[in-house]
Amino acid sequence: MLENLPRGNEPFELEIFTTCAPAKNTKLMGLYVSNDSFFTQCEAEGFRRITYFLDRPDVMASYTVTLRADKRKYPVLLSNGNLVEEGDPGDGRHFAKWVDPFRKPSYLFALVAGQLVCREQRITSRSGKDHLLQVYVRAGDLDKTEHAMNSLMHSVAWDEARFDLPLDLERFMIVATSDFNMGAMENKGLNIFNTKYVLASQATATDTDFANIESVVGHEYFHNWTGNRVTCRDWFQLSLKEGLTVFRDQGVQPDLSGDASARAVKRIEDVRVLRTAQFPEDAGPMAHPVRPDQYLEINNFYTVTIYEKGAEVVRMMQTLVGREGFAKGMKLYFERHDGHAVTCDDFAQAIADANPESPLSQQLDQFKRWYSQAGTPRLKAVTSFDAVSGIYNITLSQSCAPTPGQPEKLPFVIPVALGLLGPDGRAHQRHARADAGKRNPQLSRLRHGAGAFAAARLQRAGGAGLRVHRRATARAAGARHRSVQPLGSGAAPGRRPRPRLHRERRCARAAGRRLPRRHAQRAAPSRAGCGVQGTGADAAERNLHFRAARGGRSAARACRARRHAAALAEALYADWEWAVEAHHDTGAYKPDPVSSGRRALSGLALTHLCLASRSNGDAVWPGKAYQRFKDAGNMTERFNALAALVVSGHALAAPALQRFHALFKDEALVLDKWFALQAGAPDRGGNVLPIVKQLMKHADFNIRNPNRARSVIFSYCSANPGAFHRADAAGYVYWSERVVELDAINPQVAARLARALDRWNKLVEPQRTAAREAIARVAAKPDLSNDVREVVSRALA
Ligand code: LEU
Repeated sequence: MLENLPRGNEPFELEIFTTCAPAKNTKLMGLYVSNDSFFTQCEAEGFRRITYFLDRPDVMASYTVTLRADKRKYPVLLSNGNLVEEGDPGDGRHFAKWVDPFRKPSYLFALVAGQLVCREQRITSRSGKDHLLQVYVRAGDLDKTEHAMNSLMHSVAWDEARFDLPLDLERFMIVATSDFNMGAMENKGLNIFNTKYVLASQATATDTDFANIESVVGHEYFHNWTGNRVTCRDWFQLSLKEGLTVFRDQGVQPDLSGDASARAVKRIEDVRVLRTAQFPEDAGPMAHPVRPDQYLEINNFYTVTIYEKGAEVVRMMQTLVGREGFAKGMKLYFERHDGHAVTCDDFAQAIADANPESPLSQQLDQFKRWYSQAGTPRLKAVTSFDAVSGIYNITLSQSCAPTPGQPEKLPFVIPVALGLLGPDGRAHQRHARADAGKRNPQLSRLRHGAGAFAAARLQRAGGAGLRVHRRATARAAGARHRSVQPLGSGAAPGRRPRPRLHRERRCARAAGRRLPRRHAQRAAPSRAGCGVQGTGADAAERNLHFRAARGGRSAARACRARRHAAALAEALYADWEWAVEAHHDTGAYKPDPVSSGRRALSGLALTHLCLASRSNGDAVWPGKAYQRFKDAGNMTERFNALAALVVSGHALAAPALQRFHALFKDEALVLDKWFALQAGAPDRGGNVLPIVKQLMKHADFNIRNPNRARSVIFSYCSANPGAFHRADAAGYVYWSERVVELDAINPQVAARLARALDRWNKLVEPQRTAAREAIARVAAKPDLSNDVREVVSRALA
């Protein structure tokens, strides 16, 4: 048909017929089948698996989609935009025609066909427009959609109030599927979600699940402007939409709750993700700038660096131009770029241009090094106090270690918020002189809570070191929280816990000062939870699939962390008892920050009491935990009690696990928790690996379902260092076999798992050599996907 090809620049029509086999699509990219329904996932490069196309984000097109299907088997037919026509010609088939009024890149295309039911809500926006919101799920799950719908309504209202960004479609749909590689996807008007971030009832979901649903629903909805209306010119700019949208979703919960301590707890959580997952990524072989300049497989770059560090870079811009200045910058960004595919530079330029007098606009080129340079800068503070003049001097200097391909770094622009504390622990006023003759004021470190910056480490030299008792009084919530972290989470990556046990006692004493009973119920204790793996209801977290880079922790470290936990359990026994009893759930379940904080504290305390029972032989608390497990009125309490028994290795764990399975055998997301808890349990004499292998033979295990694969395999390899880094290398053999097995099914999931060992270089012997050998065995396979090949070859480079 060559003669029909158009010549020159004349417009032409190209018709393509294409066939594909969605039922065989185990990669879950493109068009695939899950539970007899059809779904699509096109970001980043899935559309080309459906049909030939110029599949790049800067190629924007208008879409009209007509779906035809068997009416009985596929009663619901959805695509992007507005439903303009539907019909039933009477032959058992029906059709639906959808028109998306907005031009979009192909990665935002979506269709769904299947047996689904939906919760509907009509809303009127501030500007007076009516919209239809829908949440589609499988029959039987409708009673678990109220929270997602409420979260969606909050998100719509928040974006209009905070940034003047309205919903631009008549209809906005969310559809849940249990087979999904990531968290969720922002297809225009038709978001497709992992069920994990939609379905919640008090009987099946924990407080953490409720909070995660709120932020993921917000995240995908906010993409409608930051991602869809203005999209990325190319995939190197991924953080343009992801970092900015994470920054936006981080704001919604604190703004809605209007509670200062809830705001602080949320900020602490966000910073904790950065410190425990992104800092290690920055220090490992997969380190990359927020705007990477190369990749083999873009799917490998949906990382904590692109998302969370990207959000932190946006937060720094807001710090430099102020909250109102930032809103002005956003306005200019949309005025300039609405409907276009742009770059991170365009975004930074708009924020700076809207604030010409700000420090951002004066140092924009230097500031943008945050986009081009990888690595976590270290700040060094040298301090001195002149008692005669009352002047406290601080000299800051910075450095940044080399990262792959970037041996030398230029200085970063780092906004720093500092506070000075007097000897009584009270804050010094800025500019106020410390009284001559009084003791040194103390420096309170980078104050994340104050909206400042968290993407650097601070190191001190000169002056007096921060003392534990001093830290306990730091005012900023972030500083206060962080000051206990080296105590509680002895296994923090990259930190070498000090060897002597007296440190733990000192810590325990200091931590004791941190259970001031007045505050305790508001501040959720760190979910890292005293270095005990798999503690509490958050074993499976939103970013589980990002949490791969933790190989820096060896088994020995995990043991030390366990000793820390035991020391804390005993030293604070009376406090833990109080914490459990004073925070027992009564009344109706509400997943709000205050009641979640109460439950988190009582769950953590229960775990410690059960742990203490191992050494004091007292069976009272395990007995109470079992009772609580049976009587609990919500999943958070039930799961916390179950976790306390499993983590402490008590004999009652076995009957509790059995009972839990029987109760929830038809609830896939709850079974994921059941699997994850066992695969993430503390190791006792090498028992976890055999349990993991046994779990893989369980009738409910299915390696093709990403959530289930993560709940067993990732919970062991990526989230249970004490059990995984065995001296006999059996953990690594298991890992290499699973990477290869998964690679043949779903390379994207396999590559995430591959990252569990990418920091092998930081391990001690004999693990170090054994880990390297395991990676080399995977790398030697000739037919690896690009996804896995990129991760293992960078690890070995
Ligand atoms: N854009 C999605 C998100 O919002 C990720 C995608 C790869 C499913 O995080």
